[in-house]
Amino acid sequence: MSLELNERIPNNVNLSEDPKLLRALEKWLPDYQSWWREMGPEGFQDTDVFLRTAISVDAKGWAHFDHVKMPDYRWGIFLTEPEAEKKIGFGDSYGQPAWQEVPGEFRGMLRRIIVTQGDTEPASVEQQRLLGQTAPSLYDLRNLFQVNVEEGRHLWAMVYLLHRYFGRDGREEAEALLERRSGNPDKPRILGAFNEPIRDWLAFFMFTMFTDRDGKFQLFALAESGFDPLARTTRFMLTEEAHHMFVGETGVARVIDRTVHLMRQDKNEDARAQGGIDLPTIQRYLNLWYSVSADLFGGEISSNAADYFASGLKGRYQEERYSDHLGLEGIYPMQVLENGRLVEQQVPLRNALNEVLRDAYIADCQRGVDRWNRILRAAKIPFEFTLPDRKFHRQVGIFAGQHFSLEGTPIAAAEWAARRDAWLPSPSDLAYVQTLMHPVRERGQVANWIAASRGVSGRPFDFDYVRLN
Ligand code: BYC
Repeated sequence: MSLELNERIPNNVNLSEDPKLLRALEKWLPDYQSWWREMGPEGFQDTDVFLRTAISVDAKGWAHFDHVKMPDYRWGIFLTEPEAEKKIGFGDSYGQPAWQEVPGEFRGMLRRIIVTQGDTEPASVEQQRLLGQTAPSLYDLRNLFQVNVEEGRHLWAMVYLLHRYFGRDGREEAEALLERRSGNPDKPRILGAFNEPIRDWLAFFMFTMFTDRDGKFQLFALAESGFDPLARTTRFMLTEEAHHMFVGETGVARVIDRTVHLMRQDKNEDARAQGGIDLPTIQRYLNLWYSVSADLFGGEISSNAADYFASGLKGRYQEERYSDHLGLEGIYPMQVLENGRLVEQQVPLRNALNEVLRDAYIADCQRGVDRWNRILRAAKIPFEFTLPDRKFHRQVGIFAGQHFSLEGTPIAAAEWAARRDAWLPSPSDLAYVQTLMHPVRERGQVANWIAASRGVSGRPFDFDYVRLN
């Protein structure tokens, strides 16, 4: 694959050899730039930011770090190297050559998957567009922008597929990706969590911990795709995605670290009295963002998921770990609600694949929460963060519209209403956290409610990550 780094659209897909496609993408580029100026980080479009830019897919040297203004960021199209004689790894076409063009019979389904994936990327930038105004340090400000520009690149990754493989309707979908708006009731983003406002930095860290982690698992499932260009582009997106989850997990860890410190300073161990965020509030934020992110895996019993798998378009997380790649053997025992009681139902595996992916996600979230708990244990603080039961506060799937406690016990609507504010951020929690959101813009300084961190790419925390005049 040849690298075209100096073109208007950097790429490793030989764009210069396909003038029609190049023209179509160059036509989309100014629309994308207008969207970025309108909906990207507000107030920082002319600021120099220390950013990582993808310049190849080589594991050793794929990124370049430098100060750039975000509108000048080199959003490129990069797919991992093709594999010789690649085969479809699962589903009804298992073992046949991977598709290099869209299989006609699956065109609609494939377009839908690509559009859904693509839609989340600009949505998250929109959700985060005001956060720069209250960043707790220049380091955090830079990380926010890093995440934002890379979500922009991930949009490019999906738009490339739409333009290259789906003709006119692909181009129309690419336009529509710039027209929907997060949280706008008339033209909302497709998936629920991407219409939730991200009002403060604790929400941002929870989002990058839990919602970006949905991204990880969805991208892994798409990286198995029999449609090879989708597999190769999502594989490379995962390289960037790792940093986003790092921002979330370490962000929350730094809040916990600071809370512990502030509790020690206070005679009542009251973190709020010292201007920090108390542990129960952090738990409530966790409950919210974990549950809205769990919804992103779709319904527990899903014929869509079965079709995606059967057609070879969307696989399982690390498909190679399984021996039955047809997914025809086996059943998935699942809890379902029947007349207000939880009973076990045997679901054919293919119909339970959203739940199989959610299982892997939950295990991964738990590992992160365990690392947060280690901070508390080391400080001898008798508090433990827990993930709520998967049925808690769900808006999608078989548990939507029902009420469950944090432990997953069915409860009546009145009990839910009475306990809601103990389980999810209450209006007063949100208002309190909002009072802490003041920007800290001096080099090396950090807000009172969060600990400092190591720096980026060998630089110290005290570095001009963002040059504010
Ligand atoms: N909100 O069979 P069902 C990321 C709809 S994140 C609203 O249960 P299915 C990122 C569904 O469309 C990863 N609607 O679900 C992270 C269907 O509608 P129709 C994004 C929802 O289809 C941070 C109906 O409910 N990538 O990258 O098996 C920052 C019943 O569908 C929701 C992907 O999601 C929801 N949460 O699964 C930036 C991968 N869930 O048919 C980026 C591509 C379901 O009745 N997407 N519905 O009109 C998919 O594979 C699937 O669409 C889903 C849903 C897993 C999302």
